[in-house]
Amino acid sequence: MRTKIVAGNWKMNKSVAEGLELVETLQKELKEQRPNCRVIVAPPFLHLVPMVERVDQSIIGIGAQNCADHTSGAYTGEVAAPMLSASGVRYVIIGHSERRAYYHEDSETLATKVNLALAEGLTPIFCVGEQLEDRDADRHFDVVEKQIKEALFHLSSEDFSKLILAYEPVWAIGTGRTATPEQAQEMHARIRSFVASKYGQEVADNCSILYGGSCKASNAKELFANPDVDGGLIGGAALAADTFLPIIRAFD
Ligand code: 3PY
Repeated sequence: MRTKIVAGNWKMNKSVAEGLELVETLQKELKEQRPNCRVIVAPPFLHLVPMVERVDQSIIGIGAQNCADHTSGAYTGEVAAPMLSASGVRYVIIGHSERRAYYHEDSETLATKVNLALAEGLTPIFCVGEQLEDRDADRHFDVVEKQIKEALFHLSSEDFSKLILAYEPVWAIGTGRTATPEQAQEMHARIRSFVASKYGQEVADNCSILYGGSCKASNAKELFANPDVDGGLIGGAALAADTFLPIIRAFD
């Protein structure tokens, strides 16, 4: 059985105090009623150290939203994977479409980040997804397979098995538009069979593939009910307990 996961990507939102307040509320609720899935939050970098100190990561795993493509040195403004692991961070989102679009991260850079994260024992949550024009031109499968092949298929099957994948159609991010459960299932199944073609069925069957893109309480149950959708990477709805908890509880 694959691990079911609900991860919150807070993006560039919340002060440290606000972030700690939210994570403590989540922790209290999830301690009282254990969820049927792994819960992860990925706050801004500044939150990570105090959050790791206050959160029991057997209840909520803590992740970063990015890491540098170098391990140390003269890279002003960057945070390296070894710094994250030394601070007790367990996960790192790599390849989010906002990083690809606004910070021009290409597959080569992303492959380097994945390697550095894995070398530090961090679990990458690797994001893929097509633009609207790709879907309209019926090349969405090709785009997503290319993203996976270029950034991940150099990995050994042992390393690939450590990853979490997230399918986030770019046209569904921050737009209020969501892929239909059928569209999500179709793409997730396609990703799984693409992974199987390289690493074999067992690795593919064990790989958690999350859906992201305007996933919310009202559609989470329907999305997660699909056999190849193993949970969600949640944006805006992860920013408050009353909108994030019902998504986590969609697995109950
Ligand atoms: C969204 O749902 O908006 C996301 O980008 C989650 O990563």
